[in-house]
Amino acid sequence: MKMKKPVTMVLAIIMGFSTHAAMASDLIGGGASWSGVGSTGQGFGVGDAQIGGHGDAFDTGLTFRVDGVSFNPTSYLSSGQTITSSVATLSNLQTQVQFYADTATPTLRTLITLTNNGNAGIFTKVGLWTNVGSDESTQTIASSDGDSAFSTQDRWLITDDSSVNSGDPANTHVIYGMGGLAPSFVSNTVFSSAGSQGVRADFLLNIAAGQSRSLLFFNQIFVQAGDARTAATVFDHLSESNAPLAGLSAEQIAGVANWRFAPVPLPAAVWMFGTALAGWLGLARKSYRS
Ligand SMILES: [Ca+2]
Ligand SMILES: [Ca+2]
Repeated sequence: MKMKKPVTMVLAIIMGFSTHAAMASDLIGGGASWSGVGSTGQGFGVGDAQIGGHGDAFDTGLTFRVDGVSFNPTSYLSSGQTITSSVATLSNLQTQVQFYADTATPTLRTLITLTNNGNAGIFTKVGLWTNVGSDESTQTIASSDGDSAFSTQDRWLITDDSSVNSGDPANTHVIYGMGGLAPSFVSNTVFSSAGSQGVRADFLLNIAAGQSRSLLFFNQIFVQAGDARTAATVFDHLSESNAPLAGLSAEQIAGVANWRFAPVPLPAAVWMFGTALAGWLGLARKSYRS
């Protein structure tokens, strides 16, 4: 491994990537700055976020625990709008986290992927942990099921401090999509806080031998809570053509457990070609068999 590092670094310089060990970088887009992305005291995560001169969105957010053990990789790769951690093994699962900042909206996308390279299935609990900067004045101002309580029914919730049009930003936490896997447990109590000062969501995943499964999350920050409420509705009907999914491969999208995306409509000609192709393949198979 020690021999590989210089080669990786040379490649990184040539290709315009930068690799980091136990440090942190910023991701900027859509008017938001997601800062201190990388190694935190709670493992790999996001230190804070700012928008329009309003900071203190997080006191460390978007950190993960696999069966209770903090995800704490040794390094990460920074490239454009994306920061990707190195792989760390937790509960015999090759685990990796990728952050992506949208350029048009103040949206951070978080993807955690767990791969089972073993010979038997693994049942695991993956926890998302975020401490918000609003501390003891934290309130849940909206959630997808319409009330101000955070439950496993909530696909998203918005937290804020007592000042809904100023102060710390309004924080939208998108936990899962319609039809996707819901968390088994949620709480507003997280690390470094006594009361309701954060967002925790635990997911139970069954990962078959040779399989990769992912959990996908979105966060948004706004100065005005009303803007956060309006923007959150995008996550009620996310399709594969929506900007927040930009850059994800078909394989990555297919492995996401906590969302079910509306398929992108294909032009009629493509459908007809596809039907003809399927028919032809069916005929070919039949004639091969007979
Ligand atoms: Ca806090
Ligand atoms: Ca506020």
